[in-house]
Amino acid sequence: MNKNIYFLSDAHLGSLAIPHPRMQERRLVRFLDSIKDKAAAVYLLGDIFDFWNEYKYVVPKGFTRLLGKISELTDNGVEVHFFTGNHDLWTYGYLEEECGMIVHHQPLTTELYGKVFFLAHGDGLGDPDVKYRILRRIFHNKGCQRLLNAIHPRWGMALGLNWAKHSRLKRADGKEEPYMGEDKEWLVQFTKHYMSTHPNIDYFLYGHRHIELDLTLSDETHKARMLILGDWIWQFSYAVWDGEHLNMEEYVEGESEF
Ligand SMILES: [Mn+2]
Repeated sequence: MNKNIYFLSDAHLGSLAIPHPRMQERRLVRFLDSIKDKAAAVYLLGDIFDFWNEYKYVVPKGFTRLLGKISELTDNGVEVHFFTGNHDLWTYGYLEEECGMIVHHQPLTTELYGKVFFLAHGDGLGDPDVKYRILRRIFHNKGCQRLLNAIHPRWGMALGLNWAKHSRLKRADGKEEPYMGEDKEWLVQFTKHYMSTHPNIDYFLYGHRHIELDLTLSDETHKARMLILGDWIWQFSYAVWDGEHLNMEEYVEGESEF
């Protein structure tokens, strides 16, 4: 029997806009502990941290339980993949060197137990918002990243944490918009377009939107399934793949079986 492969995203740990940060981190740690013996790999699909910016000799405070648990998994041979999201892309080697994670700054197409997966955080894919596209280019610009790291962490971290807090509080109750329907969800539109030129992909998995979605998409020639993974703020949702079934689950303490 295959060991399981797990996918989750969007914990936004450290967010100044989330009232229960320690509980959130502990729950994620207990989840990882509960799967450590049955997991072949864990894919973290972005925005695990609400704002992560790494300096040459300094990393953000906190998250010691999570980083310790992840290190325990990687020390025991479980692959842990970390996709940068739009909140935690400023990482330059620490998560690889210290915690043994495999960091991805780009979407990844990979074969897992004989099926082809397209994995991405999802920001910037199909999103028509011009302001956001410009911001995204600045975030990813090497010169701007160096500039950010030239500011003392006292200000650099405060800048990032407050930016992240405001971008969350802009929304009603700090939650994302509910599912907008196939025609309006950019990630659905992106996936439809992408699958027309990449017919080999079986599963598309994303984070970023903070909604749980499981859609089967088909065009004239083939079918693909797309999942959006929810979040680890309110939903504690994840996907699990064993080579035969790909299921969405919600982690309930003491109850989750997979
Ligand atoms: Mn995001």
